[in-house]
Amino acid sequence: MRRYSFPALVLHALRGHQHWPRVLRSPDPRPVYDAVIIGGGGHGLATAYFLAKQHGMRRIAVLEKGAIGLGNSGRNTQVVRSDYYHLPSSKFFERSLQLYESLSRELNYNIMLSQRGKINLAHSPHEMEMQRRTTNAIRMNGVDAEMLSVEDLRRLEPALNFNGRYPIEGGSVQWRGGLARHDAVVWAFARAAGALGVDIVQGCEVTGFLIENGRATGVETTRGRIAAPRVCMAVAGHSSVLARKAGISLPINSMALQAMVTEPVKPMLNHLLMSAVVHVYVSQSDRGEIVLGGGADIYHSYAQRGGLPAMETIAQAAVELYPSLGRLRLMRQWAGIVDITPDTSPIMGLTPVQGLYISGGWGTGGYKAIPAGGETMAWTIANDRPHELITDFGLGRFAEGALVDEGAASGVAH
Ligand code: FAD
Ligand code: PYC
Repeated sequence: MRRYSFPALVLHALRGHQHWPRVLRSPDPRPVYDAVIIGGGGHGLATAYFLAKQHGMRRIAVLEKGAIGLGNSGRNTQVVRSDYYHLPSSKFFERSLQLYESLSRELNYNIMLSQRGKINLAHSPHEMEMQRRTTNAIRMNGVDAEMLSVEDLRRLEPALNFNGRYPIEGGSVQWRGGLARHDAVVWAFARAAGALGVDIVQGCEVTGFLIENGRATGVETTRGRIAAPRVCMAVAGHSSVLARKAGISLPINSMALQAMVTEPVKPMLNHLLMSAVVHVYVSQSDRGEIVLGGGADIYHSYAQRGGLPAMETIAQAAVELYPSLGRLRLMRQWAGIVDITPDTSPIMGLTPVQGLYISGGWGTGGYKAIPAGGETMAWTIANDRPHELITDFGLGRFAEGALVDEGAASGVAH
């Protein structure tokens, strides 16, 4: 992988930053690969990277219909954490957080991990009891979590409105939770996968599957047919659209999830805060903007915009928690399409079509899962059976009724 020395950086600066060598190759698709990954978001790129790195596969393509990272992986609010309730989710997301903790070194790219602590606010004695139960479960799963008193919160977040319509009673925290720069995560995986020989083909939409005797043999694309004995779908927001082309029906609701940022201000918000009652989450970006998000828009849509009612609700809720935010202007708003499953857990692993794999149903929370999602899907594809960390997340659970209900752990955004 290319590393720049200090003199090389100075030289480029003196040249007015012209003529930088390309970081990514821009290959044409080849007619045959050992594995094709559909979707150039974090999950697709991480899966390709781990297939090449840990399983020695060399002829791999990531096919992206637009440009890499312009789907949900570049639209999210960057929250990483592992405070899940059920053991299968806890193990999986904890593995992901651990991988995040060493990802900058692994990929030689600063992903700007900021473990500033993720706080859940509680607004009633009953909510305090529920958070205590969840906190105990998380600790029994071996993950860090602790309760916070209202005095703790006054010290940690002095700008909060403690006596609003829903007074703050206390809360809970995962100190290792926080944020990581989403563009950096995408580009780090893309650059590292490219350096291992993975073809990342942008502007190449998969329009259908080649299936013979129940087995995937390749894909139809806008740039021709590509043969491959292993095909993986990693197309958050469009999982059911694509799976249907292989004759697979997924239990997914697709909706817009919005986020927005205010104009930048001096540091005023020290942690990542979520309130499930007021229904908003907030953090402050490195540039000083206040990042706001809340629940998904309540109607089904494939328009990556989001509507005014959800935006108003989120802004109102933020002002309720932090009245001083009422003085700020919103600078930008955007949305991504999230694929929500009945239990809000992902769908990962094999499909009824042999050689066709899925990493989808990530809903509102798949960014934090990118490293472990990539690692476990790569293992699954290489071995044609589910990695032990994802056996509970198979598509079959919906027929068997073995759901992994993580609705509450999805936080505010569902
Ligand atoms: P994506 O990044 O969406 O990549 C899928 C790619 O597939 C896209 O680039 C798309 O163009 C491509 N594609 C689709 N169809 C085809 C096709 N037919 N052929 C070729 N390519 C195709 N998660 C968290 O953990 N923490 C958060 O703070 C958080 N905040 C969020 C905030 C918002 C506003 C949104 C929208 C989501 C948020 N999420 C969060 C969820 C998270 O962003 C996603 O779960 C995650 O990014 C999914 O990654 P992915 O690689 O599967 O999908
Ligand atoms: O999964 O933590 C999360 C999250 C926060 C905002 C959207 N998703």
